[in-house]
Amino acid sequence: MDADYLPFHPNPSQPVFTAPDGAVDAHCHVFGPVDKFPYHPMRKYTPCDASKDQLFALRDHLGFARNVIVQASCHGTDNTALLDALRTSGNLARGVAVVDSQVTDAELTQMHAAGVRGVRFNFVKRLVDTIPKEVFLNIATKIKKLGWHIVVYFEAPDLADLIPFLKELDTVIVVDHMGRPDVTKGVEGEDFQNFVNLLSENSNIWTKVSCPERLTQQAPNYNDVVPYMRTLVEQFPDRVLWGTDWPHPNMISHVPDDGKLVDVIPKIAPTAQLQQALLVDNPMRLYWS
Ligand code: 0GY
Repeated sequence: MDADYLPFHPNPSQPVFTAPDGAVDAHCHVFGPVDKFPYHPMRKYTPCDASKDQLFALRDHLGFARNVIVQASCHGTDNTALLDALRTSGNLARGVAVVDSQVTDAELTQMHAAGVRGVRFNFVKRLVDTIPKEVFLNIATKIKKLGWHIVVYFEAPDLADLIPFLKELDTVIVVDHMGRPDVTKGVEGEDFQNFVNLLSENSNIWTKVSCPERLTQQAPNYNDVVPYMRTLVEQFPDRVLWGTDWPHPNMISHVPDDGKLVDVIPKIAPTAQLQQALLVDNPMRLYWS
């Protein structure tokens, strides 16, 4: 583990909010353990191990039923830790993999059998080297045959340049962490409104309303991020997903308490109907149907 890396919370609180039956944590990771699943030689950070058993115990502790595990950059295109977690989850986890353009149809079919339903394109410069758009378009063509979707991770200043590329993708696209808005600029600010417009104009684009811990200056209540999340839940109730982001790689400001993150949910999805869509119906449609 890197010397300045903050490990995840050792004993998160019990949330006050009770998630509906069958709730899905649709953004979380497994890291290692390194002796079994080494980190990638090209990684930009070395995290604290965060095993599938610890993830599944957290799921139960928080009152959730299922996980969507997203391949993180520290494992590169080696999806073995992810696939192991999926295969031993008892059908309670689905995955989003990271692949290169050499990936074969046979490899993709094996991943599908394990529970992978999407690929992630990461544009965050501190996490990955730049990959040519042609590589991503090639992967997009291959995964479309399986009915998979594409998860994209970028930061708000990069959205404008990415829009033409996103419009070329004709699968469902899921944007990680609301495109990482700068929450000091306001919901009505140009950047966030550009993101809202992107979803309004493109019915194939979904977003995760996640990761207030990375965007806030008001931990642990995250009240400065709530209006952004709530706007998206209310405007696009059928295209939003929620996730813990456990084990919260590369946090600097604080170590989030996952119970407190769950307690943000009723503030962003204030009705039972919105909670059911966000936590159950939307992720089940995308990952388990
Ligand atoms: C996250 C966030 C991060 C890391 C990764 O792929 C990754 O390494 O996703 C981050 O540092 O922002 O949980 O999506």
